[in-house]
Amino acid sequence: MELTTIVLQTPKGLRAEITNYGATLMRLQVLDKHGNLVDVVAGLPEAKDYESPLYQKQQFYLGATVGRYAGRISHGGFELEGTFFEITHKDGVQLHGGVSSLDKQLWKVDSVADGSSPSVLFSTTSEAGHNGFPGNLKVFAKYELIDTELRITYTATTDAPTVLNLTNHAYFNLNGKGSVEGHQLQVKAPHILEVDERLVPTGRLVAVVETPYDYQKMTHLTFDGHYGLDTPFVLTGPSPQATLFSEATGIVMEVRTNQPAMVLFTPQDFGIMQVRDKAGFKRFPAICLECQNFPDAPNQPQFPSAVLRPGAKYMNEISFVFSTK
Ligand code: FUC
Repeated sequence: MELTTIVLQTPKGLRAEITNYGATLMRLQVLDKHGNLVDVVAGLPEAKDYESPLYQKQQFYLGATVGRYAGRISHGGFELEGTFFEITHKDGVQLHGGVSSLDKQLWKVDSVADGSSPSVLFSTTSEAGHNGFPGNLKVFAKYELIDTELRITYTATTDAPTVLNLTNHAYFNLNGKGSVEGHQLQVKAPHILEVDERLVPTGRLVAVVETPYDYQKMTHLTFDGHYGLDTPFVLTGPSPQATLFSEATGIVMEVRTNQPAMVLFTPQDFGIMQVRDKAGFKRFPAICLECQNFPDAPNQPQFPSAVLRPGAKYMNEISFVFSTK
């Protein structure tokens, strides 16, 4: 398999660069209210940079397809149909499918379509036992541009019962620079999942009203005196489940998904990651809106099931729809 980058573009000015390394969204350009192209996701300059030892060591997942299990699984594994499957973990917790997971694989390019809705379909496999997970898994990631919408569809099948939770880990900044502090955010989530000091859900849902997590109405992002977000929001209500807006560029991004949760993550900086135009970014440079199932669902029976069985098809649909105002 060779490293490659696919460019998709629509007449409405939406342009995406996606590499088969981790089926990763490297760049996403959107027209702002002045008609200028803004690169709204943080990424590395070139596809080969994702293969560098520096990137491998960091756990940033810039724009990557994350799995087999996005977020955290506790207890060093999970029980499925009477068998305990130990998965790779650190102090009992596995993050994002463990090291060398789907985000670090070279995916196959199955097809590329031009025309009015250009798209690329990637596929990869994860063998039974990969990082401890049962089932030979076949995974597809489709990126499609429709006018001003980027639609990501993850599908998967397995030959033995397993658990699965995929997501895309793009870091958004609707100004392409500076900070996301000052962006406005709405998330249709009356509850968050309480997490412990390891960021593992405790099982308790907490109402967001009168907490800093209440984004039910459009709210300016400010992280004055606190760490930022690394929080699973429980989605309710019709799509779009979330909307991000920046006054400066007038760019509005609606997030639509069939998933029950959205993990919002706002790192304080990019660490030693040499992202494009790094000097232009400030504290809290970006926000991830990760549409997915609940973290640790394999160990928490009251959470929506993450089990995938032979004969069934996993499907995760995530849309980012852009406009200006
Ligand atoms: C998010 C977070 C994690 C982690 C990672 C890079 O999904 O929940 O804490 O740091 O991304």
